Amino acid sequence: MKKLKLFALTAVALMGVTGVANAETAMLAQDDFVGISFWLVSMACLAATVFFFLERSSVPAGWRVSMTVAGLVTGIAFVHYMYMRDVWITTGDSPTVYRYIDWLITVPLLMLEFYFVLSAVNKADSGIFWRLMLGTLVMLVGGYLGEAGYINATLGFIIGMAGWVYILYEVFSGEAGKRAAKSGNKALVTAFGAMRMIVTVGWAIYPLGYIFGYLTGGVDASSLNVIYNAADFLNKIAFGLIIWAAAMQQPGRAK
Ligand SMILES: *C/C=C(C)/C=C/C=C(C)/C=C/C1=C(C)CCCC1(C)C
Repeated sequence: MKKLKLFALTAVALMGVTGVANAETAMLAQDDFVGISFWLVSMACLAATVFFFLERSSVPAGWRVSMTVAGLVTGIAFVHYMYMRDVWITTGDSPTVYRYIDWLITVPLLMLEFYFVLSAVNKADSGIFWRLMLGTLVMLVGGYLGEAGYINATLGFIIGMAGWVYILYEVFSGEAGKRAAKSGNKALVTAFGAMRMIVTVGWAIYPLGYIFGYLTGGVDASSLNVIYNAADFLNKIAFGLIIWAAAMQQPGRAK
């Protein structure tokens, strides 16, 4: 375990150094508030990654894999934020392709997290994970095609919304929701309830970003990126902290 931690921290540190080397090409302007938001989220992701990996050994064994996944999500986002920040600072354009590559990896990991939290206490059926994955793919493919201009922005939005609504159905009324309610485990019910709030309220910020960015006449890259950055801060970092807090409530945790 010590080795894994050391490896993870070294990897994160190396990525940080690469990012610093790239930063020589452009400077952050004092009044570039969108650029500043890219910086803030990138550093918060770095700190969260170190925290989640270090806290892994303080939570009960069944929750450890959830902490690992939380650390991977913020670690992957950290690397993408280094690139996204550079794109924004040097070109003033939306880093759409890096953004969606990040989402394509981290959103399925967050879906896995739902599944792991359920199986930390009970055996969970893997069909839950595959259904959540299907909703994720529809949501992201629709959003990307719309944002990158392959299809009409409104059509992309509608397809993306359909994927998200399907995910909401699964976590509220589908098997995942039923299992959590039936488990009778307090930490699980707390964690699952909070995760559900994140997917409903926290994730609702993304379609808002899309609306302000593309559907109010012309393209507003500043609103789009500030809103997406704030949403990532909440949904990647706060999400991991919620799982960590629930795990620490579970009796029998390591001291
Ligand atoms: C860490 C990144 C996360 C949690 C990203 C989540 C992204 C979404 C929930 C995106 C949702 C969208 C819609 C619901 C409709 C419009 C298109 C999207 C892709 C912005």
